[in-house]
Amino acid sequence: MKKSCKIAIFLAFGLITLLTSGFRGAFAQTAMMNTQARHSTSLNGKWQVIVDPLDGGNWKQIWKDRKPGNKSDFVEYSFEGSPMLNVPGDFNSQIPQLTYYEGTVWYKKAFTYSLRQNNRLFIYFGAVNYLAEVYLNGTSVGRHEGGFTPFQFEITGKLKEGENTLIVKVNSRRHADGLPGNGYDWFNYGGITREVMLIETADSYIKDYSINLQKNSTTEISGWVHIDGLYPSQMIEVLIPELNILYKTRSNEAGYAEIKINSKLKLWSPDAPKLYEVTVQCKTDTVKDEIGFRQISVTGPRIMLNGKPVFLKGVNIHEEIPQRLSRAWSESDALLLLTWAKELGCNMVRLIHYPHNENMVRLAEKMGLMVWEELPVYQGIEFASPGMEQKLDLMLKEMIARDRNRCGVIIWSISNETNPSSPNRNESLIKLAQQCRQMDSTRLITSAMSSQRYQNNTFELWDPLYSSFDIMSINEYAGWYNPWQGKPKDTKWNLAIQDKPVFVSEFGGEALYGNTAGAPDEAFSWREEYQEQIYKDQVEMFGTIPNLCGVCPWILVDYRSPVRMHPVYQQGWNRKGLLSENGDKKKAWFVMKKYFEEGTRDEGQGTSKKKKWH
Ligand code: GCB
Repeated sequence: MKKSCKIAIFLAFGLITLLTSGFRGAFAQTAMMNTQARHSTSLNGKWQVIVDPLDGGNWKQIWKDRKPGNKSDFVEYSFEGSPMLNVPGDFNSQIPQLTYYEGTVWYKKAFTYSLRQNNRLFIYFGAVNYLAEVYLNGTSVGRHEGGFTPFQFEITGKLKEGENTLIVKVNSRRHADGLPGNGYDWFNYGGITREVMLIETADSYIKDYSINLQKNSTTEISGWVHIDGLYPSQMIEVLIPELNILYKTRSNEAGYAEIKINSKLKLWSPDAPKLYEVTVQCKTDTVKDEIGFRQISVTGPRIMLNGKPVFLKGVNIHEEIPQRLSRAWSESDALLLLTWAKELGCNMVRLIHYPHNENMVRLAEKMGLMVWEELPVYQGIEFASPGMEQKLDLMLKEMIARDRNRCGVIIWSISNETNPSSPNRNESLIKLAQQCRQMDSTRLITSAMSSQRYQNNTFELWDPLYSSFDIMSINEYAGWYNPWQGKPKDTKWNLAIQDKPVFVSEFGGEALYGNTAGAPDEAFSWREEYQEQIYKDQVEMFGTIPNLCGVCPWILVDYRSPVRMHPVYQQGWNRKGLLSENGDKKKAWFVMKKYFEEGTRDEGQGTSKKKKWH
């Protein structure tokens, strides 16, 4: 071999090691991905709970689950005889007295488990809102902050023969320096809201992998595989039988191997949501997944899917089943919400304002819905508070680590309606956007903004952050919070950046389904006609927006929000749904559906004169 060739190989290997050892550090605290494909034992079902409104359980040390030791002893708590709660499930919807409760609940589950020799065991939580402190057999195994992302703790070597006791202290209280902070316009469902499982792995297991189309290519699959454990350096195979692919490589001492595969493949799109069976294996582990391949990019003012302009027909969705008054979590919950989105004519869903459960993301992908996934960086975040940077950083990693192979996810949104003048906001979010891009160059990055000015029938779109994003997203509520400043069809737009796509991430207004009291042209009557007119005007206005790449009404379905206090029309519900809480279609639904269905102009051409979108 020529000397120059050897040097090139040496440099390339060094670079991979450097990069991947960076990755190893970066992902050290995140959970393994694709839990569906693991050897797992569900801990879902009934858990015993102790409600602890004043946090007295801390000094009583509830995690020790003590029993009286002799005749003169007593213990002022007990899981025996205590209520039971379903996991997954929020506690607010399961015990009437807890409806508005925000505080501590101690959960207990007993289990037996025999672990095969040399294997490893993890306790995995899909999500716990908001703070979780986890104890196994009376000893702390870890703590996690953040209500919408998965986490795991290794408990190898911590199991007992016979019965083991898992106790989780869950606290859903809001914090000024939390993510989100104190104020938000949705229901704070607390508890172990997603699945819990024990996951057994080999001593060295495939913790995560990135298998995506290389940016700007429709034929090159690229990424990496990461083995965690005693034997990080192993032969690795990636198989995609339908494409006759058997790719072999070797991981380095940090457990990372680079993947580069060329293939002609069918691309994923809303019309043809093709997924391939993919197997990743090494000597000690095998993981199967279903992965699609698509290319999402921005060219000037257009969003391009697989090289062609696409217009995003979206709808905002909260993770809530309104008929059940509870958090959504299951596949059937996801089916209900996403079927409504499809019926509306959507090709995209904005899953607000936090990462939704994995069922939702996986099913959206299968149903041909592109996904906007968002961090709970909502409005009044205390960016300058100590430790905030680390929290933001970890939450971003947790979100990407779970869904980095979901081709349906086309957009990472790193915040919603934060205030440009709040201390440290701009620096923090610019840095977060950079980190996001470093971790994943195959998706678009944005934030939903409300910093625009709207006067003299002109919208001025500006924000110091827009230059860091791929899309200029705007939450505008013309006709509701912002009265129309002229005729909608004469609206003018000044864009701070001329050549970027503009996405209307929120618009709408409130209406109580079926209400006939009051006048249809008065906002305070909560009449459907008023909301319907907002939608008609909005649709007219959309035709004036330069670079328009999509729109996303607020919101699919009425949702619970205790800050909505009108005693007749709201009663704790945000009434901006196109559907009532029972799924009844309001008049505005039909305006939106028509708009989505009749869109015939070139996808992505916001101001095309030739063909009309509406
Ligand atoms: C917004 C927020 C969303 C609110 C909505 C509303 O701008 O992003 O979370 O709930 O307005 O209904 O006012």
